[in-house]
Amino acid sequence: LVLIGLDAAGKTTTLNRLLMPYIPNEPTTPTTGFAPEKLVRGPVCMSIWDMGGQETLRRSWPFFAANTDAIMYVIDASDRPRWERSLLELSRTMDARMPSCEATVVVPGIPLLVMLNKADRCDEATLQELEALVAESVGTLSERFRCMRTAATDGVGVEDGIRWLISELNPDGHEPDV
Ligand code: G3D
Ligand code: MG
Repeated sequence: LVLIGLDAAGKTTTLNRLLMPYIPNEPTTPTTGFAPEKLVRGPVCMSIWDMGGQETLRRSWPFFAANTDAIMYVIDASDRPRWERSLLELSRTMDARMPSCEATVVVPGIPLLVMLNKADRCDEATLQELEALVAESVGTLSERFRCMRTAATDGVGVEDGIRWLISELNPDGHEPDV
């Protein structure tokens, strides 16, 4: 899996919630490197890449996403001025082409989980508005797409998100024991 999204969207907090569900939130520092982590849920073992979100790093997203089985995209729902930028970067990643041919870099048809993070800071109307924008922009990018409201600092929604991804990746597998 790759975990992408603009800087400060909450990627590292989300990953920490998944890796350490019972440990309270701790401050994070901006991710500048590429740090794969192993995540185990029942019989399923995943390797998650938490990508840096700063502008200079965004260009490398498609290359890390090239061989991934699924994408987790984190949007800071409370940062309305950057919604558009965030959705644009997601489209760019999903739509990036190989230099030599028209094929997309990202394998077509992989599941895409879009997390509307910091939902704890948003009212219902704001979340609905963002959900509509995401559906409009992502609907054409992936058929296997799910939008999930999360609050990574409290863990809300994060586990539901990963459970959906696992069921998409492993439809015949056992229900993960979480
Ligand atoms: P990134 O890895 O995407 O760059 P981080 O983002 O995980 O480092 O998070 C950036 C800041 O957002 C952190 O605050 C973090 O605590 C906060 N944050 C992440 N998720 C949530 C959430 O769901 N709700 C709220 N309210 N805050 C969140 P600091 O203050 O450490 O910079
Ligand atoms: Mg980070």
